[in-house]
Amino acid sequence: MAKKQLNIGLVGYGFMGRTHSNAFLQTPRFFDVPYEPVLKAVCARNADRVRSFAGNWGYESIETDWRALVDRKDIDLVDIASPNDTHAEIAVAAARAGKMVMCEKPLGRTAAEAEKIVAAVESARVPNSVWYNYRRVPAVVLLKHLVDEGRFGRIFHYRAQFLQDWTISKELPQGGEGLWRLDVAVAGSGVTGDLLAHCIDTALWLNGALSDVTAMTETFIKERKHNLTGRIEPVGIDDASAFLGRFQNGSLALFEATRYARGHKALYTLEINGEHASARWDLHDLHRLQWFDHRDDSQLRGWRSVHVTDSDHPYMKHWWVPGLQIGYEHTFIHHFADFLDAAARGTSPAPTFRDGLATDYVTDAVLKSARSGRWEAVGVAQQAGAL
Ligand code: SOE
Repeated sequence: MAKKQLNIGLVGYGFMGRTHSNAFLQTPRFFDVPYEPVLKAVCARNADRVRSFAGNWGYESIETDWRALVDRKDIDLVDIASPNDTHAEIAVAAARAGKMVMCEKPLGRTAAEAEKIVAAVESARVPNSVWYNYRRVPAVVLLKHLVDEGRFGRIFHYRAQFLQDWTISKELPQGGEGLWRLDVAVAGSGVTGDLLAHCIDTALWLNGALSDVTAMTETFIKERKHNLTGRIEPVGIDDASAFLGRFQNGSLALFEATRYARGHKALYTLEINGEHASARWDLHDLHRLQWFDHRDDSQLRGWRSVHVTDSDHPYMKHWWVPGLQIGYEHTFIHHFADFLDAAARGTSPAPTFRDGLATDYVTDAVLKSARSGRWEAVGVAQQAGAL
């Protein structure tokens, strides 16, 4: 029987527009999803560029104003892959128009902005999800299963880092296409909202709410030419951000994100140390989970490196034969497959917009603490509502 079509309207054609479009095309080829995704329209301001993007990915039509896209009766899902300062307005309008909504991370530039988005999707009761894609790496999902099974015993430490090096040059301008992440008015923050937010999203999922943080941030290059004004302007984003924190379960948090770690391109690592076991994961080796279990026979006890590619590992039965690896783009495919399954049941897959809001509460507290120089509470009750 023919499946019901799900017409997608994508906003934004940058790096994330490509990852999402690839997921829309590949998902039904590898997963038995309840809808047939249709790449109905893509929207961005530059008509020539958006036409060429549409041609490359097979979108049926283009729009140059997101309002026209949201007004279209033939769009079921609005997917927001445009810069952070556009998320709230588009998401709220799309929800009010009764569309399903997916949004790139971070959900809002601030928690206050994200709260408005959550209110809109919850009052419209439309399926929604934030593309925190690293939750859907098979090795990370396996780690979640191990946590949920209680294999660690009491958890003492959760440690995460996201290291990059692409903004070290002081000649790099800020603002405009491709470089809006350096413009605080558009991005909301620097690495705190862009990279640390990934670490926080995974951590809240794996280890529960954070209660307090003490943070420091630094802007190493204080002025950069702005691409839109042509002038040298102050840099308002944080180039590096680190915090110590406490989770509600009593474990300690140690988090760091930077774009100034020379030699590291996208090194997201996390480690959990528990009473019985420890685990490590590393984005540069994403198909492996490092596992140490103190309950193993003492003569043979040691770190094992699990190659998470067997057919009984999370998501892997949909791919190749055991032992063959998948990569970064597959995390978006997994996410979209989960979204379609949930949407068909009228629900939203995690991370929902409310989960995305929880991450924004933490990033707000990190930035507040970096300014105040004090420990700041995160608002566990608010996160509890979210998680
Ligand atoms: C920044 O360089 C960036 O593209 C982030 O915006 C993504 O969320 C991260 O996954 C990779 O790095």
